[in-house]
Amino acid sequence: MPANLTPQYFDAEERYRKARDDEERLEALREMLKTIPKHKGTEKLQADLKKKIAELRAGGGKKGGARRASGPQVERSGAAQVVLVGPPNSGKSRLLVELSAARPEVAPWPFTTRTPTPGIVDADKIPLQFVDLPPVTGEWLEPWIHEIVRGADLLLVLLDLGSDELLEHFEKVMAVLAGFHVSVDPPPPPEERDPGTRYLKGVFAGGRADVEGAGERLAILREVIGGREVSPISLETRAGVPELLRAIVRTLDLIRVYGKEPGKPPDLREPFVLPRGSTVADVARAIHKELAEKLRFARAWGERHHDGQSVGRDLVVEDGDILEFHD
Ligand SMILES: Nc1nc2c(ncn2[C@@H]2O[C@H](COP(=O)(O)OP(=O)(O)O)[C@@H](O)[C@H]2O)c(=O)[nH]1
Ligand SMILES: [Mg+2]
Repeated sequence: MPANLTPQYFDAEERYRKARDDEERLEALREMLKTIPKHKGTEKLQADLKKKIAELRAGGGKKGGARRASGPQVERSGAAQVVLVGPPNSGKSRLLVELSAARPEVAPWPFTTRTPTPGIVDADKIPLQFVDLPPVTGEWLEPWIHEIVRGADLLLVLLDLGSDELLEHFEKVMAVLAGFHVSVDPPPPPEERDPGTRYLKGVFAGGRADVEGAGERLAILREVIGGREVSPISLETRAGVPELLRAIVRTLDLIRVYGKEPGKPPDLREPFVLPRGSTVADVARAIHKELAEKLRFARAWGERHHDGQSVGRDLVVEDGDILEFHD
């Protein structure tokens, strides 16, 4: 029986996934239980939700509570979490070394990386948390990898254009994701979604694009991968890296909005990063809850605005807008 989960349910599930503490987790779980359609097809899911709520309440957020599976955890930070999956030696660890302050071990032999290593990567002023993982194409998959992959906002599938096993790697990675019940295909409408499947955003990249034969391998991969974009990158020459970061930001649907105080120039160093579709009130809320409550109007600068034009709280903001808030 299809579960017919509603958009409200998926919103709450998203909040659960992104929750930073138990209080937020509980709130989201209660909302999931409230909004889940009550019928035979969702009985197991309802039972799971009740169990999780009970566990969280019992654990009370203390250490040793039954609230989490074992295995290394990655504390979320940045505007979104990008998890790297791929075969060995495709440059996953080196990507973090080159683009973040994290220092996972980089070596020309497989299985150097044993724990998830997070690092913040600046993607045109949007801080993204990249998480380096061990390769997923080996015989042995560490059990915690599953949970980290399913918790990602976006999977960066980094293949190795320097290897003749490129196509086997691609197929193996897709098989592992299928085994995790993760899909990186465009999600079907909510009522047709499988409740056990995680529909994640995905971006494909081909690493070591400077290595001899990489161009031919990329052409073959593009034929096999059907319709999907693949960004070739080289960490040796940096070719393709800015384009890859832009593709990730575009796929995440994140926008940048800048704040400005009256009589002062805008602060263009640190944007507020929000999902596309956010309103003026959402931006205010990201700054301070109270500001959002008191807000009467804002002045806006940007491509679509007359300079300093006053706009209401419900106006949908665009990437690059500058806002000055008035209460
Ligand atoms: N030529 C070249 N070598 C690379 C590139 N990226 C990574 N490497 C090298 O490939 C090897 C494996 O890299 P590593 O980041 O440890 O791969 P991982 O197993 O995917 O984490 C190391 O010797 C890297 O220096 C690249 O773009 N070009
Ligand atoms: Mg590695």
